[in-house]
Amino acid sequence: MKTLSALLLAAAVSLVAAPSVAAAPETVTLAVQNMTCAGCAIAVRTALRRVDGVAETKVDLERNTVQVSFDPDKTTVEALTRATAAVGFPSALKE
Ligand SMILES: [Cu+2]
Repeated sequence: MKTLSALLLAAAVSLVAAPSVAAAPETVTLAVQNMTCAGCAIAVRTALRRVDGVAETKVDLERNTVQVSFDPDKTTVEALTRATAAVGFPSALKE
């Protein structure tokens, strides 16, 4: 019985661990309003990092942009712009 449950457990674990086809990360650039100093940059960065699925953020204070890499299966550009707006920095996808 012990062996059987161990086998079942192993089977269950391998099911969970089966390679899920992870989508390639997507990278977008957002034009951000109101960013005037390093503190703002940190606030924007922190807000974005809190969004589930965000992998990397790179703020460019001179251009007022932030480059965000994220998992498109977990989040959307809309969620990103909402997150920055929520902390006082409205943003939009930069073409
Ligand atoms: Cu500031």
